[in-house]
Amino acid sequence: MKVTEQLKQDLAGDGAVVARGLFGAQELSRVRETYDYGIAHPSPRAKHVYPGTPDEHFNEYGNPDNIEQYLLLIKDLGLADLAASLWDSEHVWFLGEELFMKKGGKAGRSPWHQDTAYMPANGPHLLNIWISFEKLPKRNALEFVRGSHLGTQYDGTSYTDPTDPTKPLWGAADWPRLPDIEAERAQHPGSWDVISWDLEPGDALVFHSGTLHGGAPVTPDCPDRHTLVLRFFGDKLFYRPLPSTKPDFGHDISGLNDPTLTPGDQYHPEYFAQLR
Ligand SMILES: O=C(O)CCC(=O)C(=O)O
Repeated sequence: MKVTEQLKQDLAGDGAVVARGLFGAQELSRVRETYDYGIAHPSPRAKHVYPGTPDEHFNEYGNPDNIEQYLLLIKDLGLADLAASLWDSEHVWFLGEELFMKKGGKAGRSPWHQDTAYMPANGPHLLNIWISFEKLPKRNALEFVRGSHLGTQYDGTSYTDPTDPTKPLWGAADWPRLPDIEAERAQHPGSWDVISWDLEPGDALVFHSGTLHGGAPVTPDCPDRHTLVLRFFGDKLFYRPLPSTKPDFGHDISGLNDPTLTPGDQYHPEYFAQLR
């Protein structure tokens, strides 16, 4: 894919772009092989989000046993160079993968959130490449609040109650509770500047991890979604500690702060693989 100045500007300003035809058929089947490997070899941490509800779906992230598979995929597809050229960063690190699987046409929207509420860093060089293997009309694709990576850092969602998508992760004073964007949109359709795209297999969404994102439900006419997310960061990522309260979350993320770092320090802990 040609990285144009316009694409870089859109990513930097809007916080999300669509990369049309990022993967040809062969490349996409290579991505699918790696996704399927991840599904077939889950870690003990893999979980079902919203278990026992119609919104239940599979989720797994940062499986250390499978990292070589992802690193090989990234190398084969040149994704570190892509990230570097989107930011003009000299160095690139792999932050980790995440797998989503929604099947059977029932699971609703993934709640609005910013990934930066779950990690102790922020800065311009941070992105997700969101790859789904199905054709997804806009209403089944991930949505973004334009430019929200440059605005307020909200608390995260706890992912423990599908009827309360803003249930606070940290409940700390530092970060405001997530707004109920869907309720506000239902009342006033234009109240949030939301961007999204119809997607064909081979397209990918590329977005700053701090952009408010959510949605991508499955429905009877678009019943299955298999998604691999690859996250990267570059030179301009800086330590920004998480709140010190106890998180309400399915995984223990309470130990992610690094007391040896000062807020604003460059953030590239050695346990993240450096790609270039
Ligand atoms: O695919 C989804 O349902 C959510 C994606 C997401 O939260 C992410 O890519 O960070």
